[in-house]
Amino acid sequence: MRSPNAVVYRINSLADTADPSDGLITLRECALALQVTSPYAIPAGRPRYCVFDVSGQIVVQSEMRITVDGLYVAGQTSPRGIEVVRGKGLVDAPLFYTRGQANTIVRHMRFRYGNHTDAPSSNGDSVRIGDSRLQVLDHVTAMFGTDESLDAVCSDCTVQFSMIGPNLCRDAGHDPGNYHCKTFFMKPVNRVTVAYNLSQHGDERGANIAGGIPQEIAGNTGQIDYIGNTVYNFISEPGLISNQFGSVYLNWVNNSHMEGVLSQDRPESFFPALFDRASIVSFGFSIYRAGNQSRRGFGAYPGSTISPNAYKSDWTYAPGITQNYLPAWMLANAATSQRTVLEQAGATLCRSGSCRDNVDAMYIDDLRTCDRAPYLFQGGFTSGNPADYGGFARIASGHDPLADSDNDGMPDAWENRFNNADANRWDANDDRDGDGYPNIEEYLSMLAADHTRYGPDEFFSSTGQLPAANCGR
Ligand SMILES: [Ca+2]
Ligand SMILES: [Ca+2]
Ligand SMILES: [Ca+2]
Ligand SMILES: [Ca+2]
Repeated sequence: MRSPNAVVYRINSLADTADPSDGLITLRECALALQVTSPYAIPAGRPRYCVFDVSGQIVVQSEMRITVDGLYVAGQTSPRGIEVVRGKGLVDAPLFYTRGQANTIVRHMRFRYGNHTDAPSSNGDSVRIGDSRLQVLDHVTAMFGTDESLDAVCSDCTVQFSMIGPNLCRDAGHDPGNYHCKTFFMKPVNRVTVAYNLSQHGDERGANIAGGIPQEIAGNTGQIDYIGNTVYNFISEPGLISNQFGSVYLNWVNNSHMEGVLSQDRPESFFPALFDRASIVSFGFSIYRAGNQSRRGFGAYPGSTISPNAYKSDWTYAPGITQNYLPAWMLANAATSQRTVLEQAGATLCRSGSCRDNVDAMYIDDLRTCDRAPYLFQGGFTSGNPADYGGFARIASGHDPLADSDNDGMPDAWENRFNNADANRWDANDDRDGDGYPNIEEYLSMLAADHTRYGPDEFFSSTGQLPAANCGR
């Protein structure tokens, strides 16, 4: 994030309150960049780091529309992990919602929306990125949306190592009578990297991505790099790529589609289906596909015609873009990519180490074993009750701060270990070793194990069991 005037919120409460002087520092206060006067002073409106001295569940009671630029939500700092869920009052708004905002990093956080028992919703998304720029979701778990679990409109965005779905499929209100169950929805997006995610269990749209920008203007382009992902158990449309908002430049590489107990062989069940739906001006497709595992690969959505010339023999880039954001060593074949997804997708790390929760673990085990009768969703997705989907996480609640005398988010013991940081001075934004990462990000990167994970020898070091290709279907 690297801002010279960034501040640090040491979140010390699971409450969803915003009183500057109550001694509580909350996720809401950090997300919305609100002023805090106690237990220490934080000015409003700044770029900020949200670090957690607490573990457990935060019940969000009303919308948090995040509009102040610069936000790093560091779930990896929590002693045992954080899960954010819907409160009774939160009907339409998502749990995490940026709106016209830039520069966000969210890591190792769980967002599980949950059912509406008392009111219809118009838009129950677990995570929504609303017309924002420069957004990174890394190791995020987004589940139990009643419209989508991830809904993003953004440019220069990355979604990686995340677990998206299942949705609770409900009448979403904005289309009365029809239930919505779309799970992974990015429309429109430009210069987006979607890599090493698990998208799972839904009616349709395991990866619904439209390239471009919201205004349909001639010449719009949408760069989409979709790499190393696993998509599992969608009734239809495991992938849907649309050129509604711009000419699509798509690199679709090393992905796996796994059919599940509910998957059906419908006309649109391609991985992905290409939807030529330019309604105002005409846009094209330019596609590079390689290394994917799928029984039914690319195909035209019913009613669309895709020219064979759309397919290219090498990576394809929109004008002004010259390379993929992932270096060559971050690419591996579909099986190796899937093994990495199974071991690493979702919120997996916390301050005490490995913290994949019971719900994520259940879904990973479900996929590794290709499910077993009685199948998890044998009866479909219509119950709408999180309890039928594995429920919420069992994370022991607690407030377990480490000593941090100067309140800069870096514990005394950590600062004293290194020459970079000073445990007696607020120096989160300093960069004494001059590597471009401020001191606090060195700490956050250590907790996220970036130093051990992001190297050619470690990136694909996972060894766990792989499911049978396409679960034998
Ligand atoms: Ca407060
Ligand atoms: Ca400190
Ligand atoms: Ca310090
Ligand atoms: Ca540094």
